[in-house]
Amino acid sequence: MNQTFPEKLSCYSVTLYLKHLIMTQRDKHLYFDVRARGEAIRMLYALAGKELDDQRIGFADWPSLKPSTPLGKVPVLTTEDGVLCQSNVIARYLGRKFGLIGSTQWDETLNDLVMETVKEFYESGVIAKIFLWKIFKGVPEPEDPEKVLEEVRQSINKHVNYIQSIAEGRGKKFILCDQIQLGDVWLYAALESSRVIYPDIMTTTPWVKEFTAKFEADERIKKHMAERPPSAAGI
Ligand SMILES: N[C@@H](CCC(=O)N[C@@H](CS)C(=O)NCC(=O)O)C(=O)O
Repeated sequence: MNQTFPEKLSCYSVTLYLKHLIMTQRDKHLYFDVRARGEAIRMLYALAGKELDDQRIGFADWPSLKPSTPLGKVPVLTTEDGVLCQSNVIARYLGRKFGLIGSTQWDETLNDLVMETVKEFYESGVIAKIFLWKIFKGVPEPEDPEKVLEEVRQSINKHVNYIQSIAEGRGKKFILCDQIQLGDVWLYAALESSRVIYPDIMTTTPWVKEFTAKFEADERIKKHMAERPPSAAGI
């Protein structure tokens, strides 16, 4: 009896210690040393007031790290629940966890709508049609670069105008609510990253200008932006 008590105590202490470690361990975010897809994730942590172990990979180190990621791509987020890839899935997970998807199922659905709308112009347009040749030099320049640049600009405008119509239907301070939500972060981060190609993209319409000004005026975002490192590739 006397022998088992200290053993039980030590098991209990170890369990408590492990629980403490899990609770206090920061989530780990693996991404390149640029803003782009990873910056929205960093902003979600800033909004939630949670620390993030933000591991920024240099492009030279990527080939050796790539095989250790689930799909050979970043961002990858490691949390107490497990490892996640796919930026939009990571975003939804964090949005639910941090309470940034509104308060009803309809709010959550509209956040999804904004996110998918942003993804359409950012991933299939800005990244695939422009960044790949102009920033990453991974594919040859298109035959008519001006035409491609103009097409993508039109696509951004179309998608942003649609988001504006959703926001006007809601009549709140941000797109869906009076506080910043997931969709706001996604739109801001995509526009900010696109600014290297289109310097005026955040001021093209009164609505987008006002939206970005309100977003940047949020104290948590202001602090995050003041403290973040400069973006290596300008995106
Ligand atoms: N569908 C993925 C795409 C991820 C993706 O393409 N990531 C790029 C960086 S933004 C990447 O890892 N590129 C390096 C490579 O493909 O080797 C997502 O949304 O997370």
